Amino acid sequence: MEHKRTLITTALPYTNGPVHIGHLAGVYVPADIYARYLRLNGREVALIGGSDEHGVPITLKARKEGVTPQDIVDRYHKLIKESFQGLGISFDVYSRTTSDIHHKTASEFFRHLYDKGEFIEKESMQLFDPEAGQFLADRYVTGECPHCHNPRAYGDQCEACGTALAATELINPKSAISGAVPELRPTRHWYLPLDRWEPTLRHWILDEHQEWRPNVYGQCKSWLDMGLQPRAVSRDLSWGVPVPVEGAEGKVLYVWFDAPIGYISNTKEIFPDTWEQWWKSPETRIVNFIGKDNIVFHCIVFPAMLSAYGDGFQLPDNVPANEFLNLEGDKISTSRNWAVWLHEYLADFPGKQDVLRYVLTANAPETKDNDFTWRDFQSRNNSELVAILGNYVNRVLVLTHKYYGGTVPAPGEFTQADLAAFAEVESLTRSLSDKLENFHFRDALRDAMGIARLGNRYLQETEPWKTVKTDPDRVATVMYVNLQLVASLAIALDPFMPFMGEKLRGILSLEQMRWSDIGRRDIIASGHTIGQPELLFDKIDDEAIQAQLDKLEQAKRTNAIENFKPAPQQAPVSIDAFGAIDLRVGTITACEAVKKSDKLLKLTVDDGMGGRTIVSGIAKSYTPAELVGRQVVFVANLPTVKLRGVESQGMVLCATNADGSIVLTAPAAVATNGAQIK
Ligand code: B3M
Ligand code: ZN
Repeated sequence: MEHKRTLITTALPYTNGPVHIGHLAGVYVPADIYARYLRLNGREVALIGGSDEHGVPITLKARKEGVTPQDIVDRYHKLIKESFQGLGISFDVYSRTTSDIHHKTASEFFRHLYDKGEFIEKESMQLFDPEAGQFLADRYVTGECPHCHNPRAYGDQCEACGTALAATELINPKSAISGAVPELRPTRHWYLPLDRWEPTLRHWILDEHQEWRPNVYGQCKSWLDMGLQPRAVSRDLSWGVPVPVEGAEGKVLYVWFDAPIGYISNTKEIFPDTWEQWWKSPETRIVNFIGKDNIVFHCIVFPAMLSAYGDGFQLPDNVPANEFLNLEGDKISTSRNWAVWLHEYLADFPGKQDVLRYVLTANAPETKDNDFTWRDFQSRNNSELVAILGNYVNRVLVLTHKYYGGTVPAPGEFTQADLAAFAEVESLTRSLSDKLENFHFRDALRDAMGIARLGNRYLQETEPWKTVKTDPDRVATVMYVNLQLVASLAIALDPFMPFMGEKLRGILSLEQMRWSDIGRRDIIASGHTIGQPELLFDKIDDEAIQAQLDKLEQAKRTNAIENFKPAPQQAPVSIDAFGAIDLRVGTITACEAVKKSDKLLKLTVDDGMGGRTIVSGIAKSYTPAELVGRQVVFVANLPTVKLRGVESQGMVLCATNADGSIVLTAPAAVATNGAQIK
């Protein structure tokens, strides 16, 4: 069916920290591309976003910092909202779940289901922290995952194997508040019987939505095949939307019950009179952009809630969920500070929003987890955006000014080469549109960039600079064609890189950009005047990249130090065994690197006994020059060993720090070479 309008939702980020490139690549950049693409097509769109301000991670963070949960969400909501804006995510609304309208909407939603008898009310045994005097739900508990035995699973989910858990399933549970071992106490809660909706969901997904991405469809199928269970939708907590039922004091809606309702509340906020059109009309197409860890909530739980509510609420037409983005080969982690934070990127790379959008799309984790590296970021900027796209556009604009004072020339008859170029743009655009319609953003970007590659080729083949004097008519046609290609590029790349799109639109003085114009032979008419050329992209140098790598290195070090756990103490030894080890003082008199090794240094040591050579694995922490003259402690009576061809007569004593760096041990004041240590 042709839909009249599209409602695009983006997962509401938890407001306990800033957003990072993983969030962007997974959800916000693709959703924004899609929204911009539809708008360029003149389609009616609403891009809905907002902060998810409830949930345990927020209260835990507040507790740690000694502030209120409201302080935490105020801080991060502002930061997140501003940084999304900075990156050009074109939300029609970016609101928050602490808003009045959301509390009212979520509360009414619950009450409606309650009144309709859609819940089961049940008393069960839940974990209770006797020291903190409160029930422990979700992330208030950690313990071992019963499935994969990850020792750091949370009470709602194991991040290692992705399984959703109930806190009571954890092996050896521990309170995240006090560290206490929780005890079981009875408490009453409301459950949404998902099993009641299983046939509906099964038919809706497995029969009607086989076009969904395989990762999404597959996860849903396995959930459905395992059989659905009733799910608690309330919690014993104080931070959240209060359960709107008498006798429910001290209970709030489960964050995953209220958060998706946030999509509805936020729609109401911008369309107070017509919001129902966006949610209840079959003429509206709903698309939820999310990360893969949110699939079950968007494909099973929320649709069950909407179905239970009834009253015409529509289920999503597609849920394009992405896999995860890693950073420099490692999982992105907020707690380990292993991330590229959007607000920091915007500060470190002003004016380069499109570069990040480009790289995240070119590397989008659409079908599998992908890796972001700063080297790749640099090379995509320098050898794709600067060398291919920026260079082509710049050459065309500069030549237009040089030959025609900035006025689009009148073309003569098109040759085979010209027509072939137009035809190629048309076919690239068909493919590009098709990929965008089907959420294949990475491939779509490749098609759009194909227009720039084509332009470079066309310019190279036609070489207007060689014939401008001898064949001005032909050159006028060639430059006319080039200008049309540049205009096509401006529109085709606009959803991906809107800052560049806007800049180029300004330079070309295009009044309006329309998707259907791409590939046309007369986007800019002859006689039309264009503005001064400006570089669209510039090179990113090694220093800027090194600064980012250093930042990550620093994060790694800090993290290692914070999480350092001394190795367990070794088995006892007798005093005699210890006495058998001959420890001595010596002075390093010469030092050089061991060939073909990046770890080993060859030390010449004055041991007071005629001298000896010791090979030591400290090259990553010391340079040979800084060691000469230093005193060390070494084991004198070890058997001689050959390391990389060098005989080593002993071992210098070192400590290995939390961050992996090595420090030598030495006497606290100058001691006599050969002195024994006891
Ligand atoms: N806040 C989870 C997340 O940020 C959650 C999404 C809610 S979408 C309704 O990953
Ligand atoms: Zn697990």
